[in-house]
Amino acid sequence: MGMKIALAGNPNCGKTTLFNALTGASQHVGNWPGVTVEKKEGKLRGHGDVIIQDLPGVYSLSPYTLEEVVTRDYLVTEQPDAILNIIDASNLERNLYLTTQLMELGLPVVIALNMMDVVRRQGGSIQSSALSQALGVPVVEISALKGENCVEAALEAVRAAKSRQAAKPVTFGEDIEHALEQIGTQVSGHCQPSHNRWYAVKLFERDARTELPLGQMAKDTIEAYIKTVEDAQDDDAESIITNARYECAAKLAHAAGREGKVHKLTGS
Ligand code: BGO
Repeated sequence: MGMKIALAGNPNCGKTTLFNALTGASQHVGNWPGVTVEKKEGKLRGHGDVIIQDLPGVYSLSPYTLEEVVTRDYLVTEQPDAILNIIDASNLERNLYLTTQLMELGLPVVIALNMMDVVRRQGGSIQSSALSQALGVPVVEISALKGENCVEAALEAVRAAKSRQAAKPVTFGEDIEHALEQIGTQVSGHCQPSHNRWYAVKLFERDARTELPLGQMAKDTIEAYIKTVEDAQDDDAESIITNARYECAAKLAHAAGREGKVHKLTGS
């Protein structure tokens, strides 16, 4: 049976290089409907029943840029069988910010830690099994440029897709989690169960593009839960989530043994 693996990552993480390594000549290039953002898909080398869907590179799934809207809409509405999240390992913490969002989509996630050749050349290393444990998803070290482990990473995503095991979302502070749980209760029945967390977070952020057919009472209840956290933290809900994600990315990078500033050599 055919399946679709979506490639998601930050701009410049090596997504194009990986996509080419995975699909070779079997690429189909077009545009996403209604926008002039390039849409590329191709068959996984040696596995003609697996489609690799390239997505625009994004730092976040906040819908502020066209690329973010395209990537987010695809992941939420089209629902690939798994997400292969490609990360620039030499910029681990920054790249993990997007990962915290991808984990909320109710889909299987596999991480391809790219640019491992750069990390090693700089004398560094990443405890990828610790990162895998902290995230609860498989992590595969690759070098897209050298073609190392690329197909293996894709096959790990195929395995994850077959298991149908959705990634477990990262957790934030207790007060946020409490509000999200309550909002999730209001949302339940208005979206598919696997999207409950995604919509709870979006509603907490007062994301203008998120619409669910909720009654006024549910809306008021949700607003009250948001206000409680905003008052306690003396900040607006959107910033509260952004900061919680940064904190989470820092913790994950720490778990992977990448503390402090990681310098990336330019032009290498
Ligand atoms: C240039 N290792 C190393 N060392 N480099 C990699 C790897 C890897 O595993 N993977 C990708 N790159 P894209 P997006 C470049 O183009 O695939 C490099 O945006 C250069 N170009 O070769 O385009 C890759 O699709 C001149 O580098 O990323 C590319 O995600 C000097 O990372 C860059 C140095 O990869 C981005 C690099 C004219």
